[in-house]
Amino acid sequence: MTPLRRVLLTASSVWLALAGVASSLTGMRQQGSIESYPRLTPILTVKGETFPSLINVTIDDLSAGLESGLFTSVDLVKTYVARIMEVNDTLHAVIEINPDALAIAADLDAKRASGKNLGPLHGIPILIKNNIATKDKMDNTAGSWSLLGAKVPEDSMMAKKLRQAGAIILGKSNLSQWANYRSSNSSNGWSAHGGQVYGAYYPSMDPSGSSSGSGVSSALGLALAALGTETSGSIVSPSQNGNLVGIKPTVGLTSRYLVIPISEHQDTVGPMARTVKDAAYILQAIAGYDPKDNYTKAIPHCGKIPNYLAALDKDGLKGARIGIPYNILPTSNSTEMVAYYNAIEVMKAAGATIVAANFLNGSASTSSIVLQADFVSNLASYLAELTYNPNNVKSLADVQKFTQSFALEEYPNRDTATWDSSLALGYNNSDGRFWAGLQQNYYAGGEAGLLGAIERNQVDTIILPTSRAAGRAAIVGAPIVTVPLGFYPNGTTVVRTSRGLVTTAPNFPFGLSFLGGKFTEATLIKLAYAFEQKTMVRNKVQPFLVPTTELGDIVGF
Ligand SMILES: *[C@@H]1O[C@H](CO)[C@@H](O)[C@H](O)[C@H]1NC(C)=O
Ligand SMILES: *[C@@H]1O[C@H](CO)[C@@H](O)[C@H](O)[C@H]1NC(C)=O
Ligand SMILES: *[C@@H]1O[C@H](CO)[C@@H](O)[C@H](O)[C@H]1NC(C)=O
Ligand SMILES: *[C@@H]1O[C@H](CO)[C@@H](O)[C@H](O)[C@H]1NC(C)=O
Ligand SMILES: *[C@@H]1O[C@H](CO)[C@@H](O)[C@H](O)[C@H]1NC(C)=O
Ligand SMILES: *[C@@H]1O[C@H](CO)[C@@H](O)[C@H](O)[C@H]1NC(C)=O
Ligand SMILES: *[C@@H]1O[C@H](CO)[C@@H](O)[C@H](O)[C@H]1NC(C)=O
Ligand SMILES: *[C@@H]1O[C@H](CO)[C@@H](O)[C@H](O)[C@H]1NC(C)=O
Ligand SMILES: CC(=O)N[C@H]1CO[C@H](CO)[C@@H](O)[C@@H]1O
Repeated sequence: MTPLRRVLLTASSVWLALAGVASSLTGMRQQGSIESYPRLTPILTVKGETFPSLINVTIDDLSAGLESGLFTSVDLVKTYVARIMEVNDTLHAVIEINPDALAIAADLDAKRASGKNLGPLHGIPILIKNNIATKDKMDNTAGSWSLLGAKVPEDSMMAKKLRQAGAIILGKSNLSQWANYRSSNSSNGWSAHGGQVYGAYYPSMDPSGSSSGSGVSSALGLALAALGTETSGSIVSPSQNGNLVGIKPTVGLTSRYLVIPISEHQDTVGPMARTVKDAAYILQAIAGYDPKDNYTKAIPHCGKIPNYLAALDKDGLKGARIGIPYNILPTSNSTEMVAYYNAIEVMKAAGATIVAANFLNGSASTSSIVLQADFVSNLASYLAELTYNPNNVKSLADVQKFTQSFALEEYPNRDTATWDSSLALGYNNSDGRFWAGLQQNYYAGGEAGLLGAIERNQVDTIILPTSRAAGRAAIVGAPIVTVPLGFYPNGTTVVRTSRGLVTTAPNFPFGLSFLGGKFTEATLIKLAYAFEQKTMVRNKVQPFLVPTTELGDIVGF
């Protein structure tokens, strides 16, 4: 079989398989079963050479293969692009592929060949969420038609740092439009420009959001990993749905310069990867001071970033103090809570001390004013940075007007209620009334909440089911690391939203979150890594749909 035919055959059988999936979806849904999906056999061995499988490959595996010459970064880009195309029609996870990716890969291959290695991410393809700007041929739209064609003055600091570390920015991942800050009745993973993202673990799965495409891409190996952004839950929640490790860094650890904002007080950028170690590699590359985002001035030790890789210790739970906020846990014994209590036992057995770390106020009172007023200010500031603004949107009011009158934005089927209330506030974050809201958040997340519970009980972390973690950390800009914890068993009742997304079903993964004080990522990484190594939950559940193109289909042909 000629190489070309092999690739085409693989691709066409994939399309056929996908067509089969699509046509039998209705039947599948009724059965609530994932067992009868077609699985093709990937080509992993060619002429005696064994290639790592891209569904679970790690940065170390890829680096080893690149170093030994088993494959090149050009091969990697070709393979990942083929995988993206395999699931393009079904999952809509990637909104745009970087037209320069092959050239960048070739350049990095040449550098490697000449003995120049930029570090662990050298030549590794990574996707970034479509609200993180690049000054290249790609758009940065947050999924909105209003920003299609807009130009930025330079790369975002995140893009710059990835490139400096040698990573290949493979493309932009789809997202909940405006990072889920537009509508009261849209859906997770939907954007006007990118369409509806679906999750990888069940047909029509809600991918969660707003870093929806980043989660699906990392879960299915459409790139080694992806960057997401979080204001409240947008990294950890799609990471849990993708059976992933997500790191939501402390606000200020990673620069938000030229990232389409919601809130300067809560936004942060972080990695979504399949292992704690890979997430740590990526965090190491993107963390750091940026004069263009002065929140990064808060990084302790004069901006010196800890060695996150050195924090990885499989015995890291030994002697750790783990806080359990019993008074905010649900009383039910759901699948998720049973797994949570089992996790506590795993940690005890690994030598951790379990400590009650109750919150003063079980019902966190938080202020919506902070996001509303920040968005008015911060969006205007972002738009003011644009060097080309094709629809001349300068303010939230302009964007609202555009969205409500541009048919593809699906208004009013998907409303703009979030913006309507932001604008109805009548002021932005320079107003005194804003500070009252901010102080309320700081109290609810500080003394009365997460930071107070950590402080009073002298714990290294507080653990929560990921579905309950985000808001507690968001309001004080504190970090979270989520790792796979479990998944819903056969027989689970399938729950669907009014827009048809499945929110609970058999095979749905869920996560465990390690929450910490500000800038304690190294500690959280250590504990999460030790837990991951003891449990390896990720390997216990598989996506329903897996792209089949592997390096073996591409290399040498
Ligand atoms: C990756 O998946 C392959 C095939 O299922 C398996 O043989 C291998 O052990 C997995 N590797 C890791 C690191 O989980
Ligand atoms: C993905 O599929 C759509 C059709 O559904 C197509 O228009 C688009 O070009 C595909 N994406 C890429 C990157 O080719
Ligand atoms: C931080 O940066 C913003 C925008 O770049 C600026 O408006 C603000 O004054 C700066 N604050 C401080 C304390 O430097
Ligand atoms: C949850 O399970 C525990 C024992 O595993 C039991 O003592 C408790 O009553 C159960 N709670 C509920 C609400 O079912
Ligand atoms: C706890 O939160 C509730 C609900 O937001 C609020 O009404 C109450 O005042 C708070 N209590 C304390 C002690 O902060
Ligand atoms: C915030 O509101 C103040 C007072 O109305 C105004 O002067 C300022 O330009 C606004 N800033 C932004 C970024 O909208
Ligand atoms: C969403 O909300 C808007 C405004 O209330 C309404 O017109 C529209 O019908 C809603 N869409 C759906 C699908 O319910
Ligand atoms: C779910 O059911 C299928 C049969 O329909 C069985 O093969 C599979 O092992 C079950 N999975 C679990 C986790 O029980
Ligand atoms: C790269 C890619 O797959 N982009 C697709 C995202 O989804 C929309 C449809 O919802 C397609 O139009 C894009 O081509």
